[in-house]
This record gives sequence, structure tokens and C-alpha cells, in this order.
Amino acid sequence: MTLKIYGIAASRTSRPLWVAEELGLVYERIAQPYENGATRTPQFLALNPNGHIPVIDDDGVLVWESMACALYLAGRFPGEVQASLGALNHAEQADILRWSFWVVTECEKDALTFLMHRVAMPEDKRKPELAREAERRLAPALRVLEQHLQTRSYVAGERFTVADICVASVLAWAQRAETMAQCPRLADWLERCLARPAQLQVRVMAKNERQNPPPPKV
Ligand SMILES: N[C@@H](CCC(=O)N[C@@H](CS)C(=O)NCC(=O)O)C(=O)O
Repeated sequence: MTLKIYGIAASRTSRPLWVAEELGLVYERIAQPYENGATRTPQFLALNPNGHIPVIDDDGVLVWESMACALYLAGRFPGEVQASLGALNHAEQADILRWSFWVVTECEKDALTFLMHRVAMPEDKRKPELAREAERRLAPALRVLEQHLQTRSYVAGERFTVADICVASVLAWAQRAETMAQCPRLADWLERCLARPAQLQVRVMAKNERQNPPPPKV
């Protein structure tokens, strides 16, 4: 059965989609929106009882939580050795795990608040003080990654891996934070990640869906 990825691209579904596009996987994309309770139907809750996208259905193996989805696909479809997004040894595995968990626990909430209140919401709804506070809390974490990248080109070493996808997909929300300008290695790494053809492909999907919003599927 074909691998299924549920979720619109302009959401955390972009994480497993980015992995799938990098690996050239054959998959069916079910562009399930999430607004207006679309993920709270009994049918959708049977896929993910939390009522969130993304969800992956790999021949009956259901995976939710976007980072778990990304890590799952990278491990499940290792591809050619050099093109593999997953770990090739235990040291890489350690980096992939710790940085993926790190970005969710140390950065995601503040990066999202920053994005919403500095960039994404209509100006009259933004609360600049929330963006400032989020940016202030985010700064030490960004410096930690800046330090890590002093001696390597990618999060887990010299090879682009799923760790870069997990971390970049969150830090892209904070790309306009002032601390980025003080973290040249981090800014350069983020730019390289976001310029990858697979990531551009996901952004095209998101743009198309913004122009033609898909109806709920499940
Ligand atoms: N921690 C979860 C969060 C998922 C999440 O909040 N997804 C949003 C879209 S980005 C959603 O489905 N919201 C709809 C809802 O909660 O009703 C993950 O990373 O997958």
C-alpha cells in the first residue's frame, strides 16, 4: 500500500513532506486542513486521537507528531548511503536525536510566538511585546546551535540529515530574529537548508494550497 501523508503543507506536515521529497519517496498526500475543527472528526481522531496533523500511514503503521514522522521516514527509507537522511552510526544517531528533541523543547514554542506576533498575524492582532519576549527567550538556544555549527557544516556533521530538517523547520520561524544576525554560522546553515530543492517543493505545495484551499478529506 502506498505511504500516505495527511496534512496541508503550510503546517507542521511540511516536516515529513520535506523528508519525503528529499528521498524522492512515492507517497499519497492527503491535503487535510486543520482549521475550523477539520481534524476533530471521528474519522480523523481515529488516525490521531490528539486531533492534529501531520499523520503518516505506512501500510497500517500510524505515526503522528511531526518530528516522529520525519525521523520515522528517515529511518524507514534509508536510501543510498551518502543520500541517507538517517544515522549511519551511533554518533550520528545521538546528534539526530538530541537536536531534534532540543528544537522541540527549547525553541518551538518561542519560535512560533515570534513568527505569529512579528510576521504572520494581521498587524492589528500582533502583540509586539510577545514577539520581543519570545525572541529574548530564544536567543540563548540560538547561540548554542551557533556554537555547535562552528566546527561542522550540518547539525550532525558534514552531511545533511533529518536532524537538519527537524531543526531548520522550526528555526525558519525565527529567521527574522535579531539574534540570527549575530549568529553567522547558524544563519548560513539555515539559508542552505531552506534553499534545498525539496524544501522549495514543499513551499510550492503550501503556496498552491493557500491559493486553492483544499476541503477536509477525512
Ligand atoms: N506537536 C504536534 C503539534 C501538531 C499541531 O499542532 N498541528 C496543528 C497544525 S500545524 C494542528 O493540527 N492543529 C489543529 C488542531 O489542533 O485542532 C506535532 O508536532 O505534530
